[in-house]
Amino acid sequence: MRIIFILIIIANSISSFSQIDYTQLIVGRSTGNILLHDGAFPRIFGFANNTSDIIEIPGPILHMIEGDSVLIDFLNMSQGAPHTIHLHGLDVDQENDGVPSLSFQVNHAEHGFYRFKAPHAGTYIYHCHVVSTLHVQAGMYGVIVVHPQENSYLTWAGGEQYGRDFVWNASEIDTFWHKNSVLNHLYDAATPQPVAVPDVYAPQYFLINGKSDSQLADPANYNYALPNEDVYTRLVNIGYYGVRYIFPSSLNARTISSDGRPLPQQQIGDTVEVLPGERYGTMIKTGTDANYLVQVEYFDLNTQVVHSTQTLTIQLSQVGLDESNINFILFYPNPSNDGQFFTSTIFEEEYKIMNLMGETILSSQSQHIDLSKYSDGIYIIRYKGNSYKLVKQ
Ligand SMILES: [Cu+2]
Repeated sequence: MRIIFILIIIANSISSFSQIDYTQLIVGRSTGNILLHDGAFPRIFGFANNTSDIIEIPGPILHMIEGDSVLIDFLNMSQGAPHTIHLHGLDVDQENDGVPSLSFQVNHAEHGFYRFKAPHAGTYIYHCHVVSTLHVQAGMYGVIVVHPQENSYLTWAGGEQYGRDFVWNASEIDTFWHKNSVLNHLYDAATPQPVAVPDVYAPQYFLINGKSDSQLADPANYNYALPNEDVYTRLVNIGYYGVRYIFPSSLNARTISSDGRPLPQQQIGDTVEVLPGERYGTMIKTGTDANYLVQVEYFDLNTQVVHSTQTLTIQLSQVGLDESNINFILFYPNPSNDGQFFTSTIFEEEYKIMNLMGETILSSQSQHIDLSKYSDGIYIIRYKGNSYKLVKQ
């Protein structure tokens, strides 16, 4: 999972948008690729946080604080069709909702600005709404997490405290939809041309956070938690199949929210079904087992037939990994293949880098981290009481 950096801009630098609490840059591109578990490398559309990042499926998680005035600066760096940012479930006004026929579309090399108040603390989706069946399948989607003002480790104001959260975003890929002959098309909301969306959807890859099969069995893609920790799982489905999360009973799963709202009554049960576009919040509590396996079934909505089962691993670690903390620092690239990490953050004091055994392997104040002589795996960087994950692979 990526560590997300929230760019804070002083609002008065954009005089027409006074009282903006957060500005979030999203870059859209139509030329990227995703490496799938068997080596397939289909083309994707997608989103990134800055102009130098490659696009990934899903796009970056956007963290916001309830009640904040948010400005999304969407820069379309793709060729071909325009794109938009649709804020699924956020109840924003029509002008800022990213439906191209009702709002505006963002053409190549243009910026589009979306303004809204971050809604009730919860889990939401953003995605492109231009020929959305195709552009969402192509990869233009991501998750928005809205935190309550009081405490970023609360499910909502007055809700439950958790030690960390996991965002699990389910989707699929049908590689036929990713051929240039399908993805390359023009579009104008004023005079929309027919766009050939394939009439058969038969995905070969079933993803959680863009990974499947052997990729999810790689420790770099495990979900790390502490023993006896309350973990809030944010279950999101942006695919076209239904998904069914099946937790081991030892995690005592309780589903407490749905589509960004608390449920009137929690639902105790190990199986949570999430239909396309839905989000559920399920609390689990780890014990002292070394690891827990969560099964995810993907079923055809018409036939109910399960086409794939994926396995997520929750691995216990003695070291805290505060991925949900709001004070983000971005390290790039992360994961890194050669062990070289960089950040734009200027460190006022030393940070420590630890392995998962909790042993400090180096301390430094440099914006360049060199882990090239250490083995592949996960490292924790501790700075000012916060922890971040570095993945060397
Ligand atoms: Cu699009």
